Amino acid sequence: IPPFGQADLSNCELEQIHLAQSIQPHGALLMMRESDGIVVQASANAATFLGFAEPVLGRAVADLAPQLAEAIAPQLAEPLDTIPHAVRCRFGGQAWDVLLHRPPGEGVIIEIERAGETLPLAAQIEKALQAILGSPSLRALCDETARIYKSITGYDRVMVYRFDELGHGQVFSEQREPELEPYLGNRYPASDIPQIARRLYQRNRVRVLVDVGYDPVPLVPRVSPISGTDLDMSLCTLRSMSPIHIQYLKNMGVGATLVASLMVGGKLWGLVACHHYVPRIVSFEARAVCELLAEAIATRVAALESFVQAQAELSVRRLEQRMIEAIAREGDWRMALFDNSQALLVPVNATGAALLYEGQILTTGEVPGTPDLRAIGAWLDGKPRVPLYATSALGAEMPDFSRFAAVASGILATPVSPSPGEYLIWFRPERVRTVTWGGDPLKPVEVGASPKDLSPRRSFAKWHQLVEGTCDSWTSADLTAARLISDTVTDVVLQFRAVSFLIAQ
Ligand code: BLA
Repeated sequence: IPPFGQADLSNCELEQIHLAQSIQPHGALLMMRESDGIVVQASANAATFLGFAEPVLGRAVADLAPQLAEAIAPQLAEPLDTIPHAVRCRFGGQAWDVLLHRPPGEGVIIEIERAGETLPLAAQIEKALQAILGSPSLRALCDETARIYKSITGYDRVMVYRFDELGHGQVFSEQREPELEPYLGNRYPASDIPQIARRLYQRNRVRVLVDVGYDPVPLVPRVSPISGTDLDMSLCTLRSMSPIHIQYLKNMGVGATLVASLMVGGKLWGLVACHHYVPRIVSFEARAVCELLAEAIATRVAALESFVQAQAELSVRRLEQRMIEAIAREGDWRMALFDNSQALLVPVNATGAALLYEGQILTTGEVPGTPDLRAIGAWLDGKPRVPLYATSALGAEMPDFSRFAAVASGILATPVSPSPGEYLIWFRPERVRTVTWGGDPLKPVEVGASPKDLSPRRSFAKWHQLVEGTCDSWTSADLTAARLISDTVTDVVLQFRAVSFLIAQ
């Protein structure tokens, strides 16, 4: 496992970024032993940054700055292990923002920054919350989110970055200064943000990188004298960032970042990523507002997603109704599925569908040719029978089917009767065809081994390689809708066949 700062591109997903052993220089860190209030570990810049004449190690916080000790004392009774507490205080003729937390088995970590100016944020927060909670769609919500963050943070570019089921990301909304190249719609591979970082971002919801050109300030001593191990800096706001990620940002020309996590249903749904092209710091207060708004946005995402799900269920119910009416009217339920293609495709977010039934084939939207459809039916017959078969990479399951990857990289298939060869199948196209990219996606990109070569362009090339022959993943909402339609169709087929059987008797 590569220690912090020593990862390369072959093992960077294992880098122990929470054990950074260093901070960014826009603040200072003190670790205080609680039994006697003594500073036992500190960032090397502490005395200079805080204006103390003498070194801080081995001295009591109350001696160094009585006002600081006084300000933090009431906080120490709080459970500080999962959520840092903030206090403002003055000492040495200056106001400071102080953040406190206590990692398990350690002393109290005191992070100190120069106090930012107090902003008149209350009115802005209220307006932002109204816009967020009133957003009618995911699109409106994310566009609004980018606008709100741009106005609160003042960064040059704000992106709402959204993950798919496999962790690949897409720039879903964007606000930027007009002279900047747009990233909207761009896709990036999951490997750009290692799992370790994603887990960290579930706990630490807002991160700032103040200046990509900074010199990290080491902790002294290196190892925590309290636990005897490297200090877990997961919740430190001053945590030094991974040099690999910093190189990535430098290669993009970015000078500073602020990134907030969007957590939906306990999962990292996306990020609000703000980039500035010169160093930038925002006050602790503004960051706290960003964190609060991220919470509201995530809540709204969850509500909108369950609304979309409910809509899909409703349209499946309507479809069921129409099938019953179609039987009564025309004696054929299939018309209800295929006279209005949207009814069958929209709830599942598919681009095509086909019904293989009683030797006939009905289709809607973009589907493979008739012989290919029959081949898929025969191939499904050879697989274990399941209520709903799903793949996002049909060509990987059956290489011969790569021929028609362009229209059908992904399928959902459900048997509609106990007889072989009778299926309802949905199709999705290969996603590299549906992608936007600022440059030419077909132009080869040097995929080098050094962090120097990292760039969004290279990431995109990598994403392109990874997802060739695959479609956008079927979401659980898509699968649920397909299951509902499938249940309805099998029910109807069963009843219809029973009725025809009785009539034939
Ligand atoms: C972190 N990489 C990140 C983060 C983003 C990206 C958004 C989170 C940063 C944060 O929360 O502060 C990726 N940023 C992007 C992308 C765009 C962008 C794609 O602006 C496009 C516009 N990075 C790599 C590779 C590795 C890697 C190949 O590209 C190694 C496997 C590592 N990325 C990496 C690490 C972090 C990271 C280690 C954690 C940084 C940290 O928090 O210390």
